[in-house]
Amino acid sequence: MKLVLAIVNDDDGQKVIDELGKNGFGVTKLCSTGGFLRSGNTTLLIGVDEEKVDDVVEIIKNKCRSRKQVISSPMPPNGMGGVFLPYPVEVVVGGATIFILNVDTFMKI
Ligand code: 2BA
Repeated sequence: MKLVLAIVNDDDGQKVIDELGKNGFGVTKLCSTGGFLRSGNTTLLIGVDEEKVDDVVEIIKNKCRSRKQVISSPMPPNGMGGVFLPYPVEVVVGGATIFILNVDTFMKI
């Protein structure tokens, strides 16, 4: 078994979840925050048999698009975390950042 961990844009998250559900895949949604932009994104956990991993990745690929985002935020007031940007920077975010992990044990009790 594998665990697909996918970080997607908030706007795409529900579309991915709906399509995974239609195809019989279980999914857990976590609300997450990107370390660089410090804006919300969605992390999906999908436990799946190894031979179905490609199907899951295909669904994510079809439902997520990449976006350009211009950021010009200064350091937060308390100076904690984040990256100092002296001028606006355009970054391409997504479609999805995907990690595929081996699962040692899977059980439901
Ligand atoms: P963020 O960390 O908010 O990053 C948003 C976008 O900013 C990234 O898009 C990338 O285009 C840009 N970016 C990130 N760090 C940068 C840096 N040091 N210098 C210049 N540009 C930078 P994506 O690569 O598509 O990543 C989207 C989100 O996926 C990230 O949001 C983060 O939440 C997650 N992510 C990406 N790579 C990761 C990794 N290696 N480990 C864990 N999470 C990751």
